[in-house]
Amino acid sequence: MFKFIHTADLHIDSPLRGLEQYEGAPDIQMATRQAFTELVDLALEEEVAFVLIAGDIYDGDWKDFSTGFFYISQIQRLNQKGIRVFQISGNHDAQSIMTKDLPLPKLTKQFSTRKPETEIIEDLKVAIHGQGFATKSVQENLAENFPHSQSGYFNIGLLHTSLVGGYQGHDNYAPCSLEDLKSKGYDYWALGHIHKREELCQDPWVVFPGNIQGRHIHESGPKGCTLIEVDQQSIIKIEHHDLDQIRWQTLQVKLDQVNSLEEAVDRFSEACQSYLKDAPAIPYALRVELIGETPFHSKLNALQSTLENFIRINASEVSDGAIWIEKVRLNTHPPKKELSTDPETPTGQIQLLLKEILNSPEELEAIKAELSPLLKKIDVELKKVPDHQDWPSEEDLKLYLDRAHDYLLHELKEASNSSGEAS
Ligand SMILES: [Mn+2]
Repeated sequence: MFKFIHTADLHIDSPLRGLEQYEGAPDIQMATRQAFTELVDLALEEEVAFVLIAGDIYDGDWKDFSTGFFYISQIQRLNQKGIRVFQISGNHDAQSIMTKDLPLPKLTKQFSTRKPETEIIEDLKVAIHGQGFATKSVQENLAENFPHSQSGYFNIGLLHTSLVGGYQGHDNYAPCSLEDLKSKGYDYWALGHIHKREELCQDPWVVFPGNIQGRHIHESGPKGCTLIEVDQQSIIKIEHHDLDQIRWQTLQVKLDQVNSLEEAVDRFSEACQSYLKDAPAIPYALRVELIGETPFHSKLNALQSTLENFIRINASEVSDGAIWIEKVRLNTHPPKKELSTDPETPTGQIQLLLKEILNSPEELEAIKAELSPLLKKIDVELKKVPDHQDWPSEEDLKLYLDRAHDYLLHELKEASNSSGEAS
């Protein structure tokens, strides 16, 4: 029997984005380092035979040597206990990107970027096949050239890949299909690149462990590594271990029928406390999404910054300082039933028009084109936002249209109320 750890996408020293401008926000600069230190602790505790790292150890070229020194000091802790490390480079730490280098300890193997290599651990009867990225943008199918499994051995493939693609927020690199991987006859495919944990197949096991520390709100939920137990050449246990030091999460709060600012904050407070009940005791960066139909909708919009600050204070109070608010998104609606949907009325026409726009890819594209000159002007601000290259995304556009729609309907209602009063 032996155990091993599969991890990927450490992105050591990557900045965490979205909390920088928050007065008193927690010190998150060391989060990726601390997460990796805990991975090493886990490996020592579980007495694993080896650790596999499927690319993107670093976020990019080192600013100075301290990033490399940190990493090597951690793998030395493993090697000193006889735990071997097998690693490949990914798109973020491709050979061509890294200008600095440090020698690796003896029990650590970095696979070639030119061709697949095989490492044998004879006493465990394990064969590990791997190849790293020579350049950032690897377009060829690397898996294709991997050798077929060696009989009598437990075979592992180590690869950084987007598979056939289609993962939002991840570039398409070293594309290959699940069939390509299966055809090699291995027992386990240790993949990297996709930051969301995913078990793609169980026969054989094909796993993305996800990254070890979320870096912004689009990398939410628990993050960590995979621990695998092997007996008689077959996998008997596979489990995820959390390593994240601060967790990103979106919390939806329903404000249905809310009539005041205090009530809105109370609703948030309740949602926050019920979330914390089952959550591990670590810091959280929460995005709060306020939803639901409320007659207080337009007031909430007018009071948005007050509401945000009240929520921040409340979050800190109910969580004993563990919760930090990344952003508050106000997505409430005015009660719809008060508005006529009759297409002969102005409110009915507006609702019909919105529906038409939302259902027409051409209309959405045209609005996006109208917004693009704006993008240049606010580019500097947007650079602070994750995934700003995609702005406005279809999701953003729909949100803006929805708000414009609510605003127009609200104005119409106010106008008809006041004209009603006058007559
Ligand atoms: Mn990555």
